[in-house]
Amino acid sequence: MNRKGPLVKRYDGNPILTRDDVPYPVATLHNAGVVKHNDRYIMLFRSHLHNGRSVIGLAESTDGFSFSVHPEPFLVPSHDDIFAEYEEFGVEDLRINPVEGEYLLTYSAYSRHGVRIALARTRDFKKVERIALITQADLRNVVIFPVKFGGRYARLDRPHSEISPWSIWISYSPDLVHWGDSRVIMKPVPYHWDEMKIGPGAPPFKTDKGWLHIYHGVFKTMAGAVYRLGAALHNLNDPAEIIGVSDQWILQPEDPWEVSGYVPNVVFTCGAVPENDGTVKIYWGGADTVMCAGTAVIDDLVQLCLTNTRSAV
Ligand code: BMA
Repeated sequence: MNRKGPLVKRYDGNPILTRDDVPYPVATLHNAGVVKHNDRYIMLFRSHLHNGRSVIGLAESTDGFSFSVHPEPFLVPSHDDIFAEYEEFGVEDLRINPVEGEYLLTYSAYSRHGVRIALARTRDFKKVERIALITQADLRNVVIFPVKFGGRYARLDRPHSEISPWSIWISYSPDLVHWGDSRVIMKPVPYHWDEMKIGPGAPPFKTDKGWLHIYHGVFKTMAGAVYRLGAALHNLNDPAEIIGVSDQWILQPEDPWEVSGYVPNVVFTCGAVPENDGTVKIYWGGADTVMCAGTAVIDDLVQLCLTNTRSAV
């Protein structure tokens, strides 16, 4: 593809939200899931409290860029049942997955037993019901496809492994509680911008050509790891089949609040909102400190996956 200019056009008013916008005491505001609900954009963002543990806050917007934060956190570690034991150290990096008329919330639950993924549901962003802990320790970044395939929900996730580089897997479930039939579908490529690890980013969304998934990839340098974003396209009927993965990244840390902050050189996405005009709003945490937004033309990202590809595995 012979295009000029950035694939993802950053919003002029970045960062769109910082800790100064939060009415309760927090050290950061980053890594947020975002969705459009009844013509309003709902953002569920992560904040470090001043003890280093994370909670999830809620912000709302009419235009997708100018957000106001609710006075209280939306989700804090549970005091109930098994969730209390596994959320003890905090809740992080929440994705809002719109699936068949409800929003499935997937987030990292940290505890003395490690990190695993919890699943909750809401219809209105007022009432939240926890459903289950859906992974064992050392899996993160779960996103769920918007529709079922052959009667089963499908998710992407990322297990931790020292043997094979951190890769993206797919699993299925009949009931959102029991998951299986797992297999690896996408791996980092050696000496490439995502060679160290990759992980699911925003929940995949439908395009004419396939499910578009914006993921993160990590490259290790002498000055630490660099987190960038890439794009992959999955078969509409079979999400385990990857049609194409863009060889190049679509976004890398460049703005001052992406290059420096709590963790330097990080752009990390948990949410993207496709619009009717053929664009997508992409949201990312900058340096684990602030929230940023930008816009891309969906077809540009699709074409990149189809024409300028690297192998999936
Ligand atoms: C990952 C997660 C993210 C974070 C990123 C960069 O492993 O912990 O929450 O944004 O590292 O620090």
